Amino acid sequence: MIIKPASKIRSSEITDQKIWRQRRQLIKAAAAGSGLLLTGMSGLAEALYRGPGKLQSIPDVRDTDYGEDLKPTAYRHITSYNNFYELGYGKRAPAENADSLKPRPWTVKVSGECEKPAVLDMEDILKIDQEERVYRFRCVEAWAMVVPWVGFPLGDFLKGFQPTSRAKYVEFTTLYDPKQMPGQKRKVLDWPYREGLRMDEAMHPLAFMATGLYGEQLPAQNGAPLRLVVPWKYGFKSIKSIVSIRFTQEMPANTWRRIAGDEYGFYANVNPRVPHPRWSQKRHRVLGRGLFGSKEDTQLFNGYAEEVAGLYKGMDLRKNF
Ligand SMILES: Nc1nc2c(c(=O)[nH]1)N[C@H]1C(S)=C(S)[C@@H](COP(=O)(O)O)O[C@H]1N2
Ligand SMILES: [Mo]
Repeated sequence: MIIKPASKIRSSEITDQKIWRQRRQLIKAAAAGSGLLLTGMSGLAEALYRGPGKLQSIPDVRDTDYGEDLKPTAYRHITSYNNFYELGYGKRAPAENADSLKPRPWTVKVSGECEKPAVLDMEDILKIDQEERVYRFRCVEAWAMVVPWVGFPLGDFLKGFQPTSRAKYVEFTTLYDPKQMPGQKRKVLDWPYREGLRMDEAMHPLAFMATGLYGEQLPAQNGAPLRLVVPWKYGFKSIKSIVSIRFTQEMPANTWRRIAGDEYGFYANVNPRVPHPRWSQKRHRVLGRGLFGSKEDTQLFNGYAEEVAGLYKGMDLRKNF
């Protein structure tokens, strides 16, 4: 079984968020020599700014070197500029409506083409070894950020359910509950939100299930309690508040493709050479960088080409957008 015995797990503890951040900053600063003194003081003040602070920290998060060269976007930007139509349609709405989503109790059903289907409790999912990865994140709308996610690799998790040889894709589904998700009262999208990955994409070591960010459990607006993160794909692939994972033979019909298949495809790999029908994908704006210096060139596969290009060998990326 993929879940660790309860005895190995320390109970969740509320730690002082500021101290947590400070410690992280100091560890990083020590690694970078005296760089903190020169460049870090305003960055430190920015990094220490937190929201209301009611989220639990995730204990025993293992540090990794994913994205150690990247500067994370401030917490307040990551948590106040969101796309989560279930919690409202404007960028500020998901944060404003965050309280309506109740991330506990929460279960995730794993089914379809696998030997060991299961219904998992979120508390048990949090017992999986948690690690931190700093990833670039690029929305199809041409804005971007850098996020220190906490979570675990998707592939290792999926292997535990022993997918059969017929499993060619994985489908993910968001909670459907208009009481918790007021945006679902209007049929703006074809609820519930669904996404999918090809099996080899899901098994790629960069594909990640996030349970938190900045060391704490995910805020509702970022997809609590469990979301997908696929850093080389446009943000809409990173489905939030997942309640179902299903191994399938057929390519799942992901929500945005179902609504506007000429604009949003299944693959949705970040690609500056393939424009959206209504705008260029050559550049993007990075959240929190102000008016000047906020624009950056978009990179093929969002900068992860070395790792993932092999998945798409021989495929026409213009056709399979
Ligand atoms: N269930 C669900 N998942 C979703 C969305 C959504 O509206 N509903 N929006 C997607 C889009 S378009 C983006 S860019 C990211 C935004 O994630 P963030 O708000 O954490 O930045 O979530 C994705 N996942
Ligand atoms: Mo997006």
